[in-house]
Amino acid sequence: MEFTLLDSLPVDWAAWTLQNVIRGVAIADIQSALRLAGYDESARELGGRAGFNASEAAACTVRSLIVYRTALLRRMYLRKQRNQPVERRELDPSLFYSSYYFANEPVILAPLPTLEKLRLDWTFDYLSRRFGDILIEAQRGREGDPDYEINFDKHREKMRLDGLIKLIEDSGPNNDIYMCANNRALDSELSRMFGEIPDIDDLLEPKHARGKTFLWMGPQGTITPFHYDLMNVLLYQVHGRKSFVLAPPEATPFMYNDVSVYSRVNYFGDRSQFPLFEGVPLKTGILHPGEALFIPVGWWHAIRAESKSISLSFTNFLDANEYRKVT
Ligand SMILES: O=C(O)CCC(=O)C(=O)O
Repeated sequence: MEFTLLDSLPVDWAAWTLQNVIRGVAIADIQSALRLAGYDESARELGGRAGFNASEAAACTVRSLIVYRTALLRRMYLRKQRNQPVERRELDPSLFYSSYYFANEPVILAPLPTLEKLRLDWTFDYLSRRFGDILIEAQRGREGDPDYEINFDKHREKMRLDGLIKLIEDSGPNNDIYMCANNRALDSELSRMFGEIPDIDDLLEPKHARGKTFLWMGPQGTITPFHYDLMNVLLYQVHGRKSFVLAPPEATPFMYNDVSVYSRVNYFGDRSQFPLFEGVPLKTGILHPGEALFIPVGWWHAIRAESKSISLSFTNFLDANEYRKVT
């Protein structure tokens, strides 16, 4: 029979009762005290349990403490302020590292003067003329597949860069085509672009720029669904705007995380099937050209392009950034 003392008594009385059983106080004395306090039913239940002993009581105590602590943490967590914007700051790199990188806190860095020339130069038209003949890989056919991120490999398609840019320019808002980090465009012949990406050497490690810099290009309406990364990321907006939402790593129990680093929460769509998510404190904002969003490791994020968009992301930070999946 399941022992329900913990459910029938207020938590402080349940703890008092169990502690006294563990101390070896006679069950009859504990029953009298419970009756005096008006908990007759619990007293009866305690008496009916001839075999109830100290180790069983200890196990109940631990269980009650865990249940109680989890309930408190959940309440505190859900009461945190919701929908806070991410701070936008012009930051000294050492302050960026101490207050955000090591604190695992998101921030928008603006402006980044070192990248200003690149931002002004890199229009779709310029990139098409300068690098258009290069064969790259992009994602295509995403709209027919609700799990297009999980099924990433199915959507790989080779095309010339000017072909991709034409599709983006001509197709209007859609989520069907996207060149994203995992297409690793800058590992292709497009690595020639590195000639135009200046080092931001007070913030990032130039020696590790290759292999840790990624190019993103897509139409208005492109959506990167909720996921977290196993590294810190700096997402720099070259062209167009992106709206973003971030949820902290502690939100994981409410993120419907069934597969790998992905959440089932369809943030930019119908969220009615995800009631647990409704209590999650979010940080939202819009990233404008010339700004860089720091996405700390483990933070859930979903991103939508609000116009045709070009972004660069960097993971070559000056300090350790190698987090591995352990399961
Ligand atoms: O810009 C995007 O579409 C997604 C960026 C992102 O998720 C990342 O850099 O990890």
